[in-house]
Parts: sequence; C-alpha cells; structure tokens
Amino acid sequence: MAALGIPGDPQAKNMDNTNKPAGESKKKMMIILGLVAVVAIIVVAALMSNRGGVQNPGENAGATPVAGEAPADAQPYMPEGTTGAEGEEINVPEALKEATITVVGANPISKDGTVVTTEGVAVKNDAVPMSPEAPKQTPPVAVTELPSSVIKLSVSAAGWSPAEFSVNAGAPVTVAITSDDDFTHVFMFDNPSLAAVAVGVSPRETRAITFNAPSEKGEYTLHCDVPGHSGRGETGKMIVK
Ligand SMILES: [Cu+2]
Repeated sequence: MAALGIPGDPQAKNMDNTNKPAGESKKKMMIILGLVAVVAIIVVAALMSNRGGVQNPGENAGATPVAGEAPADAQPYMPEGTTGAEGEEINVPEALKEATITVVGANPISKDGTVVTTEGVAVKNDAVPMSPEAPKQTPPVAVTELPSSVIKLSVSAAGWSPAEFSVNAGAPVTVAITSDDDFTHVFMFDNPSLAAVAVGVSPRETRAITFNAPSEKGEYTLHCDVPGHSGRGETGKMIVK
C-alpha cells in the first residue's frame, strides 16, 4: 500500500508550477495502477479462501462425541502450575485429573465428558461472555491443525458455511469459527441460555470454543452479532439431537 504514495514524491519535489498538470496526471496513473494491484490481490485472496472452504463439508463425520464422553481425538490437558519450579505438588481439582482438550486454549473436558473451567467447575453457558465461568474462546488457531471432531464453521458476507450443524445433547462440543473475508465476525446464539458461547474473529482469523451442548434437544438459532451482518444473511442453527 505504501507504494501508492512513494512514486509521486520525487516528482513533486522537481516540479515547478509550469509542468504541474503533467505531474498530476502521472500521479493519477500511479494511483490507478496501485488500485488495480490491490483489486488483483483481493481477487487472488478470495479465490484461495474459496478453495480452502470446499474441504469443510463432511470433515466432521464420525468423531462426534456423545454425552459423558470426550472426543476420541482430544489430547491430555495439563493443568497450569502442576509442576512448580521446585517440583512441589499442587492440588489439582478432581475434575481436571485425566481431563483432555481439543484445541489449545479451549476449556478442558473432564474424564466424565463435562466441559470445565481451569478451576475444575462445569462451565456455564448462560454466564456473562468472557467471564471466568464462561467457556472461553481460544487464541487464533490454524484451521489445518484442528482435530476432526471440531465443527468448523466459516463466515463471510455470504453467510455461515455450513449454515447448520448437529451435536449430541449434553455432549462436549468444540466449534471453530473462521472469518472468510476481510471483516470481523461474532458467533453468537440467539437463545440467552447460550449467551456465553460466543466467539469473535478478526478478518481471516480462526478461533475455537469448547462447551457443553444443551441437554434439551431442538434447534438453536445463531447469528453474527456484528451490526448489519445477521440482516444480510449471517444466520444459522445448531441442531441438538
Ligand atoms: Cu459477520
């Protein structure tokens, strides 16, 4: 982008008032060339992201956890500070023993298949988003590194893809949200009982969240909470079976 301004500057220095029009038109040319380059970059980026998006459908098959079970592809959870500098024993809450995580930075899943906080207490889906009792969104992650049990959703001005997904009642669920365009998006359910299950992503970013699916079966609609986004079609639903 900086290239837009730089070529114009030396000309401006040498210019006197008599040849200003010629300099101006050169400057205009440079701006037009710059804009063409920017548009080309955007088109290439859009094409590449579409290619990535095609791989999503079907990837979630087979590894869906049921209530009382952690996903088969989860990894062991290492509670923070369990090995102190002098190797002293620190009390680990019972719920965190043999706990697993699906994505680094997401909430642990206890042995009995409950998503818990780092204190070992079951997360609250209706807590204030980002509060200690709420399931927490992960730092940015690479989509390619997500295990297959993770439900991968991408969102752009074109809407959510896929626009609906299914989970088992009461089971631990990890959803990863990818911004598939140059905008920020916010994953959020309409039902206040799931108010804490929210994820915000910057342009082209992916973040995940692990939470307990509602025990009540049914359809839970969701939307992008950025003003104007749900109105243009960024809506979807989670089907709890
Ligand atoms: Cu959005």
